[in-house]
Amino acid sequence: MFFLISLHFCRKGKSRNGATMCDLVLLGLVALSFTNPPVATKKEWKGHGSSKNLKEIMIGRCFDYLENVNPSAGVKDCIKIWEEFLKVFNGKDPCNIKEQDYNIFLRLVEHDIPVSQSIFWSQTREITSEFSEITASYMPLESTLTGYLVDGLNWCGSGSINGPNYVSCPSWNDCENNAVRSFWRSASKMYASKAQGVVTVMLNGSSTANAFRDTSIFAEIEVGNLDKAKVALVRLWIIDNLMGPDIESCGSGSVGKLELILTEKGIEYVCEDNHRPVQILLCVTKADSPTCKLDLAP
Ligand code: NFD
Repeated sequence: MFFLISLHFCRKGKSRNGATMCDLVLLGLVALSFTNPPVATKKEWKGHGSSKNLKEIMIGRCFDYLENVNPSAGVKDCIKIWEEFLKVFNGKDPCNIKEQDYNIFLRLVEHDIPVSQSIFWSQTREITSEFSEITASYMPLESTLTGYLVDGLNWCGSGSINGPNYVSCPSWNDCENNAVRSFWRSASKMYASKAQGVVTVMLNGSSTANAFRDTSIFAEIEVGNLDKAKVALVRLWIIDNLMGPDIESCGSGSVGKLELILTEKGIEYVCEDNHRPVQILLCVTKADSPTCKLDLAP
């Protein structure tokens, strides 16, 4: 608008021969509009801004995943993947990003998940990731291309800027439809619907907020999207912290509620408290704990 008004007055006052001061100002404005897309400068939201070098990190992770981490994911276009990811939130209200906005991106990155390697977690992020890596027998969402690209990163846009907002983003609970939360909900839905064979679930038996928390993504999205026709068995592992407390166990409390939901869905399950191999992995860094004493009797 400012540009058009300036143009009008400039035309009126222009001398016949050559450039006026007005032309130079206009030229400057045009140049600015092409070279400096607006970027956020003030903190609008409580949460951290987008991760620095988001584009470079994601494209780098994409090439690394396809070349080294999991070449069986097939041939994919990492630049297009980044472009479709950015399109989801670029120039948009960061509290109005819907789960379905990620559909094109999710189709671009999807690949098969090996049978019986799906593993879900809730409040057990670190141990699930370590256990999966060490055993090389599981592929959690974070080890699929979808999760690998953005795990641990943050991102959002803004209606008034171009590109990611590096200054601030809505935090997880600032608004429901924030870019990160909608992403994980959408990615979790696709991940759960692909699970086949034996499915493993790791829950936190020491959680004071229910091992199977009603509002968790596992409870709200993943359980509901398991396909009974593809899932042969769900293996529930309830893992306590080595030093306790032992709050939740198989067959009672919120775990009992999950068992009931699985039964109602017609999905077979087994439940085990403190699966020993997981406990032994926890013991690597807490060998003095009484739970870690090995029975070395001959
Ligand atoms: P969780 P879940 N505030 O441990 N997934 O069942 C903030 F700031 O409760 C993977 O909800 O388990 N962050 C990832 C939160 C993220 C809050 C989400 C909160 N109130 C879901 N609540 C991932 N890789 O980052 C939740 N979060 C965030 C899939 C926070 O980053 C996996 O396939 C926390 O570490 C897994 O089976 C994460 O969400 C299931 O959904 C998980 O919260 C785990 O979701």
